[in-house]
Amino acid sequence: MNDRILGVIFDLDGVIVSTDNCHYLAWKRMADEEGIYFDRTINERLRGVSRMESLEIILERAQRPYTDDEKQAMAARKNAYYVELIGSLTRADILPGALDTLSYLKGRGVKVAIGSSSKNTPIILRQIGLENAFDAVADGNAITHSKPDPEVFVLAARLLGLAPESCLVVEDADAGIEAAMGGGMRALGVGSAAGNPAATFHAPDLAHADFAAILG
Ligand code: B16
Ligand code: MG
Repeated sequence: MNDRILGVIFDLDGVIVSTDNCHYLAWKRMADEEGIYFDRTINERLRGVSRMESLEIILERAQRPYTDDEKQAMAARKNAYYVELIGSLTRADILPGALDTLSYLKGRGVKVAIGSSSKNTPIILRQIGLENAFDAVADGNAITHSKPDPEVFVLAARLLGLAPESCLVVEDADAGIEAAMGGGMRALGVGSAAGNPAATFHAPDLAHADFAAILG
């Protein structure tokens, strides 16, 4: 695939801003209240995964089955705890290299989008002052299938008016790298996905990604 990269689709949590700990603390509070074992290792499996699918992973350790109504209530309770925590996010929580990368790409005429599983994307972008920084936003509110399904990235490319082959996805989750590949895009793995062999490019974080080389 040698098409020029005309658009970059950024995952939000773990790429633009670190909300991982807020997700962990909110799930942990809910799990503790229910007497369900939960730790940071299990939390790693929730990266990029939707809220309800995350709950199913947590319930693998539950002592009893939960009804669908109980599951909805638990997910809503976790989200209330999470929204409370992200209420204190500010511009200072933007991850290293993210703002410089956005400026560099815009300077080169490359379009930028968000492709996130999170239904809280609008709140998070507002909190960190980036609500007007992207040409398109595709998030958990607009999709039926979350990563590793490519839907959110395919939607982001469509909103940018670009073919998938012209887009690069930046992801910190293995599920997101799989989604990008499934959507026919290239992917830059950062953070937890920096060592993912399926990614086209790799960097520890956006501050260390060589976009001049990636764009060619
Ligand atoms: P919400 P991303 C994902 O965001 C998170 O990585 C994942 O841990 C979370 O469960 C998911 O969003 C859904 O979030 O409960 O806010 O809808 O990495 O795709 O930007
Ligand atoms: Mg992520």
